[in-house]
Amino acid sequence: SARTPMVAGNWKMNFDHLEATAFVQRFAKNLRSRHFDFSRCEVALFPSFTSLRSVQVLVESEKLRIKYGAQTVSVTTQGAFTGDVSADMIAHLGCSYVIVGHSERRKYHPEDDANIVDQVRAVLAAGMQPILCVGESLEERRKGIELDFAVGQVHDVTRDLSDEEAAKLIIAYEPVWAIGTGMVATPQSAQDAAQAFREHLRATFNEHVAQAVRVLYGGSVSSKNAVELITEPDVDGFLIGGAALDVDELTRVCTLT
Ligand code: G2H
Repeated sequence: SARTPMVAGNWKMNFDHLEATAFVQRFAKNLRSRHFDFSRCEVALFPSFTSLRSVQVLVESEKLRIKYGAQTVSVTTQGAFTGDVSADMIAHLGCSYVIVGHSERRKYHPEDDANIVDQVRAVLAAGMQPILCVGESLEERRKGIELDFAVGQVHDVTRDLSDEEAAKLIIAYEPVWAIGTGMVATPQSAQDAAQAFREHLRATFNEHVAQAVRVLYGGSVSSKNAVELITEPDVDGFLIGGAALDVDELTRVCTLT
């Protein structure tokens, strides 16, 4: 397809700023020694807020082509919101992306669809791209309603976006039962979900939006299952947790994508 594949490493709450920059240095060296072609596959890392500035300084001083972003964002622009970080603050650190609505945020923080809609708007308004995470739990999968559920999440969050805004979305399909469990979705079910999102985008927006939006798969991705997943026509890459904490394993996934 015309979409550039993407490997996104979601570090979650791992690595302080020293560990983060040491990782980025080794990762860049790994990719360089494999003559990795960044125009063929985009690579992005998602460190903690506390590491973003150090990662920025390193990426800029060494002119690395690795991109980076934040794991969540405040829905407000500024003011008395203790502990929150605004989209502009994130954008001014050179971030390209923000992960929005990860199931761990939905679970451990009061992030519901209304809040996630506002996060998507905040990210777009600051000139970055949101990686919107959706995915069913085991309960919905057992009932056989997983596609309706995940498409419904996409619908609820994107319904009020303009065509132009929608075209900037990246969707990460992360079945909750596959996250950090070692139970990866089959390539067919990842493809089914990605295709269902695209059909929904086509119906809600237009053909251009449906073709432009990248759909990543997330949930126990590793170098052992990346190839069969990326072979699916509507799967455009990965959002990776556990495997993104090992620099050699992440390098392998990048070269396989
Ligand atoms: C899903 C994924 C990264 P893991 O959360 O977002 O984590 O690869 O560890 O399942």
